Amino acid sequence: MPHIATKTTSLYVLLCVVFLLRGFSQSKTINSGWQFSEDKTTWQTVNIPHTWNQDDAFDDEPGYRRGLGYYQKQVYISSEAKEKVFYLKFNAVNQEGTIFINGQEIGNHKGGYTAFNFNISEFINYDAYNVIEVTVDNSHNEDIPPLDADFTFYGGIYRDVELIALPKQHFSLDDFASDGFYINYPKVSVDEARIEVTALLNNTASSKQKTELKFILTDAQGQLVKTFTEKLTLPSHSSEAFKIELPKVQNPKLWSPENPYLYQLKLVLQDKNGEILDSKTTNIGFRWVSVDADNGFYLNGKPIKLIGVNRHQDYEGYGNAVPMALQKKDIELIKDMGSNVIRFAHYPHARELYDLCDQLGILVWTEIPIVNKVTNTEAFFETSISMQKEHLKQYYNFPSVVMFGYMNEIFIRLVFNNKLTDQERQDLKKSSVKLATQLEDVTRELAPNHITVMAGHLNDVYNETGIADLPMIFGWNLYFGWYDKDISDLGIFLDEQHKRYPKRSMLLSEYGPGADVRIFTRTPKKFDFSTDYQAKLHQSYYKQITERPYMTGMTAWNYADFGSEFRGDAIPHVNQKGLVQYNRTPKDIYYWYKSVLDTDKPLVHIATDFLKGLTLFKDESYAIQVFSNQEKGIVYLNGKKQENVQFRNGVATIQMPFNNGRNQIKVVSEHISEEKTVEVLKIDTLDFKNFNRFGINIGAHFYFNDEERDVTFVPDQAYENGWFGYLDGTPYGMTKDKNQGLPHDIKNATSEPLFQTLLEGCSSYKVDIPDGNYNVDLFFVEPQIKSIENIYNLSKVKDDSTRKQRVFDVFLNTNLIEKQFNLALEYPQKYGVTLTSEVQINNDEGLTISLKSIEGQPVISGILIEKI
Ligand code: GCB
Repeated sequence: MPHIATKTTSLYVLLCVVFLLRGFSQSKTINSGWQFSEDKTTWQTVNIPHTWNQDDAFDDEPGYRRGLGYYQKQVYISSEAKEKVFYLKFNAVNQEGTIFINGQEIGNHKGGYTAFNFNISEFINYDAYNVIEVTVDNSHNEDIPPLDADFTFYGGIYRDVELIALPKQHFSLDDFASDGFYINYPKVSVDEARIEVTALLNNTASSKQKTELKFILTDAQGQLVKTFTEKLTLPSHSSEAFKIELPKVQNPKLWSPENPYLYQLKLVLQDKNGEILDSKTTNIGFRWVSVDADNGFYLNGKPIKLIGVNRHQDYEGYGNAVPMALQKKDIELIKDMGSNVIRFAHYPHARELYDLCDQLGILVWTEIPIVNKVTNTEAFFETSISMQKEHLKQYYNFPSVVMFGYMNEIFIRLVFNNKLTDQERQDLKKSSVKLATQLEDVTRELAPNHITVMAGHLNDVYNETGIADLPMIFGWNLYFGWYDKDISDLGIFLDEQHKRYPKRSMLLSEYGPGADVRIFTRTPKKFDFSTDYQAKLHQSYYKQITERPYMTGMTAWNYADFGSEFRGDAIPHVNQKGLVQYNRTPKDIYYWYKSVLDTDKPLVHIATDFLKGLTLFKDESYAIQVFSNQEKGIVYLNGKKQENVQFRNGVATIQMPFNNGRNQIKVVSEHISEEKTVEVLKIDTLDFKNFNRFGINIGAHFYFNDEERDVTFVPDQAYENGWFGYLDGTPYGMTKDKNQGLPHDIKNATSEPLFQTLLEGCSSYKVDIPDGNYNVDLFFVEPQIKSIENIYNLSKVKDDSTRKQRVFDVFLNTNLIEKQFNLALEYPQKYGVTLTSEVQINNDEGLTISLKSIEGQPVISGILIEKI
């Protein structure tokens, strides 16, 4: 409506784009200077990509804002462009966008990971500012996938917005926002390759038009290979598909990960006088793929084990609104690791990245986000099918894309929801299979030359329902040694599946443990978030998969740590299964993959990048790993030869008798050598002579390097005379299968691994420190309260049973430092509490921390002692 235009003009007059056009088609991004508001009262200027959840999805408050966001921008369009057809294209809006031009609603789009556009020609005011408004909604919506998943659904316009002006004859943008042409390869062999193009051409003129469609094929050096011109008459007001086969290419250079040879095809639409109307360019990669249930994946007729990673698109500090340059670096890092495959999980990523996969040579599995469960409604089915159509059509032409998927772990909620009746369970199974069948059919119909895929979790329901036999490759997401049984059970499970379903091709589509670079240990355990356990699991999985020819491949979960708001990993709100951190700094395991996958360049990586503040007692040594693609090497410590090593499965483990202070490690192999220094604190007695702070990670078997306190806490132990340790108590929440303790965000702390592990029922903890004055920090968290029932919640009726999990007095030797300590009552839920006091130790008494129970069992998470 005009009043909207007037209302907004004064506000945004400086933030507009002027669109003046002559000649042929033109597209420009309009990403700068949008107005954004969460409530339509206060506005801020933002650029696209943008999300409103980059901070609140990581704070101590549970949940993140899922609701409406409003965007506005003005664009001046000159009447010189009046003859043009205008489109407004959104490359991704999460998750529902309603678009208005000059106050009129022009359309709505559901689904946050694919592009959409609208022909806006009839809504434009020429020689005037046109107001574009977008209402974005990322609320939960039962009709839009994903309904539920282990990643954060950041709201916003987070990929480019484009304003496109086209002449009357142009490549159609109306086919699910595709580029208006599809490339097929009816035949590819080493001798010849054929390209067939289906071009969708529009003519909006009221008379038929004679045009020419010119194809120019160039090789990787830009040299002309073929040109071909087809004369086409476009009827008036038409939108027609033309199928054109180009002259064959003799002895084509094939595309593969080792040699990603790309041709370029330019498609130029000209009028009868040879004036260019519209043009497109696409990568041409000649390749063919097939799968075999016994022998795995084939590319260009040769077997290839697919080994690579899954990727989520978000990035520390940006949410999903990540600058393209950073996203591209991901793909480069993934290639550099030696990956030959990427699974873009669990939704289509930015198209620029697929282009980069074409260029760098990475095979792609791409999928839509139907994750964890479906809704059995027509609306959900419709959105899902239309999303898959957009996905197939928008990503069709990339030669790197070989696998199209559409579902992930679709039965996981069904399996874990014990409130469902048998009937509801049956119905859900039925509707999921029904939707999968429809999606499989659509995929095979629209992408007949691609491989269809789906991923499931460890449960027989995928077999039982037959869903696993719909796609051409079934991906298993398997977490043996993390969520399930033991690392070595992987191979046993796969062999059994292969025996039961000998005709099924399988890929290990996910696997991996959480790992925090601040956690290291000599006794890696299941679910402890240590980088050592990460190394152990990945090294074993790789061996188990490469030993099995029937497995098409494996994609690690995940390339990078990623945002998942509800998680309580060692870094809360982040899923830490990445091979690189959330900010993309590689964890050591990244280099192990490189050492087994990238055999081109000699590599030695001493895996001590995060071995910070290692503390060793008396004559203890510490085992380190060295990764290499070489056969053997010699390890030196501080200039002295330590050991001759053989690298097996890319790794050698060496016991290092480190000295106090700086240690120099050098590994020399035939073609390369590497040096690293490791700073070690060697403690002979707790005399505070070569150190003045000593921290213990009570209840934990691992070291924790705490940047916040600039100290590395040592693992806990039972008391030993002259040393330190607990006299009683048991680690809280630890089982054989879970060694994290408290899987929660600890409020008011960044040092979760210190608080998440704790001792319960500990009445006495001793540290045999010499006489003197010390500053002592004791760390606590109440592990049990579920609801927020504490003094900060004054409006609520207090329930004593939850407010009194435990009450105890805290003493340092005979000094009472906290009376009637009641964590549940005094602090917000899962709050990291530090009690700091000064203590004087006399008469060789050492330090005893006594926790005297008044009610329940006392708890304690850690201690840090500083000599003053
Ligand atoms: C899975 C899911 C993935 C999760 C992953 C995990 O199986 O497919 O979305 O993030 O497990 O880390 O638990």
